[in-house]
Amino acid sequence: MESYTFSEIMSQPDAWADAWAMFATMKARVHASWQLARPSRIIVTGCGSTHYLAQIAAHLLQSETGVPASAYPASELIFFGESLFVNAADTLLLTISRSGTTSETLAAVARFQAAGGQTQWTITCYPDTPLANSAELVLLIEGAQEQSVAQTRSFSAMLFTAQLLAATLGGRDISIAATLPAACEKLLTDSAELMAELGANLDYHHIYFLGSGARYGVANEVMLKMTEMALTQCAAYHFMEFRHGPMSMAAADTLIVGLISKRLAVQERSIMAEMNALGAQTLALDGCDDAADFTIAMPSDIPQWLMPVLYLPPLQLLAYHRALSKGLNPDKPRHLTAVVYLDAAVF
Ligand code: F1P
Repeated sequence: MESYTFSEIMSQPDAWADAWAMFATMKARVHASWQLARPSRIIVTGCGSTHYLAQIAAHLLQSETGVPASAYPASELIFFGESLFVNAADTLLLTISRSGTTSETLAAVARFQAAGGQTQWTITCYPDTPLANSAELVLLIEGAQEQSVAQTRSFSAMLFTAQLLAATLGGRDISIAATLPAACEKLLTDSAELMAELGANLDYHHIYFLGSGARYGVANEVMLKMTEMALTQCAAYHFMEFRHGPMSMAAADTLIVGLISKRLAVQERSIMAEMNALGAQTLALDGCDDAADFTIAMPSDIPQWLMPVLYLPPLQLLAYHRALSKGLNPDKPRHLTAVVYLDAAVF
């Protein structure tokens, strides 16, 4: 079944090219705004998928700039702002929102401003929204807008942008990022058959996504995709956490998906082997091809700051195909709408 979701997943190379072109025009503004802000702290926020994006962005911003960075769901900032917005005047709030209209994200900005916060930047897909209009710096990827409720190309284009932002603020040469749309294209092509095969295997009743460092937020996002699109109960863990309890679920009806990093590859591959020995099926997104039952070869020539977004396209396809195998419509996840609007009385 052709669907918005499928065409949006497959058009990610173009959406990333749009993000790359946009960022090239914004680099000088980014540097100028950073010099103006000189924050002592960074808080990144969003809701649902964009909260998980915030987790990845915070990890990269802290490792690239050395400025302490934390990610919170917008609702936590609204209701616990008195303890989270300490020193708000010296804090940079980075909001991430496909729509720019999510009530909780807007309420979190208001709470930040009430606490004395002045500098808010946003990464978004729509111009001239309440969020974009409230931000001092807007990184806008209109080409990543989508019809489907579940975020795919909007998420990955915003994440790509967040990665470019973190690396730029960290003083890196980001020119290699121009190769990423082609790397995305190759991953989509190379993984298509295996993702369709694994997506069709409904003998998997439990699916776990494991990621360390910046990949933990990616693991959370693909967990949410599998939940939203395929109505599958699944979970995401930091890689080394899996032995501390969740591994009790390792069995023949369990698929463990490892987002293997260069830094912890030895430790992560041994966990995949241990879970395999306990009976679980394993899929590794890895630079080498002997870590698991199934492997997707990840590019080995991409720097670590640029890798997180590359794990998404194959696993979006996995969720898409599992949805189809269950007779579901991935464009319209059950009960969900593209944006959650809440009455102001909630806050
Ligand atoms: C946030 C969000 C999405 C989720 C669903 C409902 O939207 O929670 O993450 O997938 O679409 O809205 P936004 O603030 O990113 O537009």
